[in-house]
Amino acid sequence: MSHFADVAHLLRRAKNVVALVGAGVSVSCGIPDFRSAHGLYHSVAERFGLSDPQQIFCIDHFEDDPSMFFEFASQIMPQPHVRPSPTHRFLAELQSRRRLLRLYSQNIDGLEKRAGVSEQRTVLCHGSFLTATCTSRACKRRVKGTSIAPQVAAGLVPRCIKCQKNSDDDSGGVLKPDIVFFGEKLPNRVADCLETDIEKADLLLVFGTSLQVAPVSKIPAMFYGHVPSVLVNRELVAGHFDVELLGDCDDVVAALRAELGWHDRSAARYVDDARGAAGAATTNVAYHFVPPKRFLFANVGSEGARRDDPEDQNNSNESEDDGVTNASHTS
Ligand code: CNA
Repeated sequence: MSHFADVAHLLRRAKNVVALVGAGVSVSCGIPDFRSAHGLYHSVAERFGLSDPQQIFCIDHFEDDPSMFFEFASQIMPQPHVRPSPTHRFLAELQSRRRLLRLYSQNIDGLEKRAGVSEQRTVLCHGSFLTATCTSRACKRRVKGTSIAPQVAAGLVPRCIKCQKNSDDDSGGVLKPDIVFFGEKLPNRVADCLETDIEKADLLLVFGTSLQVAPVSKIPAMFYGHVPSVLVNRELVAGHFDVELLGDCDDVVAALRAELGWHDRSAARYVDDARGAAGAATTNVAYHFVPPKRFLFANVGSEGARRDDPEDQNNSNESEDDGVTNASHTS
């Protein structure tokens, strides 16, 4: 498999797609990713004067002083008005068309659920804001994420009311959102689901992730050789994907749906989304083919297409100099 049409063909036949997604699928919903030029790490480093912005997600740092995390958390906490992206909806569509085996999400915004992907089909590798747990060892009370949302939105540290009542100094344990910090274990569900999904899967789709956070970054390699693998991202990332579709994931999804002829069934839902135009784009999305396996959609600079991949630089240059095979796709 090396062609766009092959990806569509595989999707048409697939019964057990495994999708792995990262922050990129929520960028069009207005939630910035971490590592892009205008991503959260950039603003966090500036605002808090951190040399390593990942510190804000280190459990040791949080236990010492949770205030920095909560000053920042409102930016990644899902607001009630935020609507899923076309890519989230595509994943839900895979489920409704009985093609989705599992969605492994590194995101903590819960938007896959809002799009309609069931809890059974989803593995939240890094937890979510849906619940929060009291950090006091004596308490460990779990609450709904919505109950701490007002404090988080205001940048305040949410405290456990139960602990507050029992404590002498009225402080109470911190209600920590159930997201996985650096230094914490991933939920058991990740390994449990992978164990069975590796056998069952017939296609791997990876969307919107830099694949820089271990151990999730190791997941694609578990599928190589068993099933065809496709990367959909704004930039190249480390890995050995059979096909690389570089561009905004919503555009790529629109092109895929057009290729599949899926635009009729639920086009209205796609038009009525956060980006509006993405729905219309289902019938007219251009891309360039760079042999042997790479497709460049709009918004991909040569940077993104070449990064970490010196072997393929010749191919990229070739394509720019010699013209483009299959230069633009419209269907
Ligand atoms: P990251 O390291 O910030 O990488 C994001 C990747 O997505 C980059 O390679 C970008 O080029 C790419 N990208 C950005 N926008 C798009 C787009 N529109 N279409 C296609 N690709 C795009 O984020 P990862 O997810 O790889 O890192 C894992 C961290 C980020 C997890 O622990 C998450 O919890 C955390 N995170 C989550 C959210 C969220 O829940 N929405 C937001 C920010 C960070």
